[in-house]
Amino acid sequence: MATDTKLTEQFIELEQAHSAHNYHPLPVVLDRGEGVYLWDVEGRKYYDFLSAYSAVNQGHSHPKIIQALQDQSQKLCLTSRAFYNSSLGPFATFISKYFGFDKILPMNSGAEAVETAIKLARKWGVQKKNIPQEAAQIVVCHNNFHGRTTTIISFSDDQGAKNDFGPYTPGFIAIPHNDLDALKKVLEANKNIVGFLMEPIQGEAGIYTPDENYLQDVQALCNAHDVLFIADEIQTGIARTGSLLAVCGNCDCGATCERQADTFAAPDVLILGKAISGGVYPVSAVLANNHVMDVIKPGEHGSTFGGNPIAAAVATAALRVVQDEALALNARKLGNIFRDQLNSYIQSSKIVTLVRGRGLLNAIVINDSPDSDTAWNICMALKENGLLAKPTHGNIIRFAPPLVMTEAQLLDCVNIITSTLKTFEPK
Ligand code: IF1
Repeated sequence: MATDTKLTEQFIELEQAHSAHNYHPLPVVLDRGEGVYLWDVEGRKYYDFLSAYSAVNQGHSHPKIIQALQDQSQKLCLTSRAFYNSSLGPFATFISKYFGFDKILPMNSGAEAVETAIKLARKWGVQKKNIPQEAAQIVVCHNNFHGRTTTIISFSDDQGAKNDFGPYTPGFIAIPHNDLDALKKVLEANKNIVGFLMEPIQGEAGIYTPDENYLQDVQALCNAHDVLFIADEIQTGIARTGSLLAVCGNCDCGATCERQADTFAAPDVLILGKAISGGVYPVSAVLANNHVMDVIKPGEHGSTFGGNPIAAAVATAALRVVQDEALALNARKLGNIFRDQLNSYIQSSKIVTLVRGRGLLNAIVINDSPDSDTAWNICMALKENGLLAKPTHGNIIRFAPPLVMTEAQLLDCVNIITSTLKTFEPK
């Protein structure tokens, strides 16, 4: 066994020596994944309760997604957008219909898609609302997380993500999440606002779900002020929260739907990433209708890899899996069980104060100061007990397993989590 842990140490040392120290991972070195499971270099098996920050909703190495990757990579990988390719047209048609929009603008990472949406909203403001050059404002929420580019961190409240990276990009106004009055006030006070960019459920902030009708009301307010409602569903989308999108609420589509503006909140601009490829390949997307998307003309925006044939094939397969395996319904069902089980544990717990979330995007709040390392220590103990999760913002632990989990597996995980928490209860 002693030589076994050496392997872990060796890989960690290599990363420490030659990869920038921009992360502080749990000390586990993963080597293989399948479905809801991961294995480390020593052959130890774990339940994945992070899903690569909700990218692996379809489970690790889903055979249908891997098959699509293999087939397409043997045929054609990359052409750039200097030429047409036989994958992008069919994919664009498929994904636009899938989410009920006219068009997609394909990118690679989530941050790139957020940047794309910001550029789109600004250009739309100038061209359709006659906003003066460089005067466009975008409303965002406090405690947002939208990525790591210089523009995106400019409107972040997270000092760690922001400090020393200035100068910052102007043009953003922050209001509290889930505060309709604040949105109303800012829209009434400022005529240069082009969009409201927000996460329907705030992820990195600690899984904050909004009030029942908040998203529909946001949509109505944005419509009334001719401002684009821009939903970042990079983390909440693709069945994670128990519906295809968090803006859909508890619809019964099972996975896919034509958006119906009268039943769901319908953003003008939808930003997707992470799980649209099942975590197999970096694929992101901005979706909008023609009156918005058509303001971007040739040469005004792009990406070498955006919309490449592998991305198109992989994302198509990954979205089909969501539909075929009814992952939204499974996430909703298992999420309800998970919160019920955790709530009944919490009744007699002193170390956990609450569990919150929707579908299989949940968090527990640890009863200790945000600066304490209790949440980290609990995650270390969970790892020892065969379950991988990561603390967020000090005393919160996020729980987001792949959506292909079965009820029996979930109950097994609940057992690991509660029996681990028990060892942290004050005596
Ligand atoms: C990191 C968190 C998750 C996102 C939303 C855009 C992006 C993300 C709502 C950017 C990315 C990731 C990135 C990862 C940590 C992570 C994260 F903890 F920071 F909040 F998921 F929970 N919009 N979230 O959540 O997408 O460019 O990374 O593809 O940056 O360390 P990306």
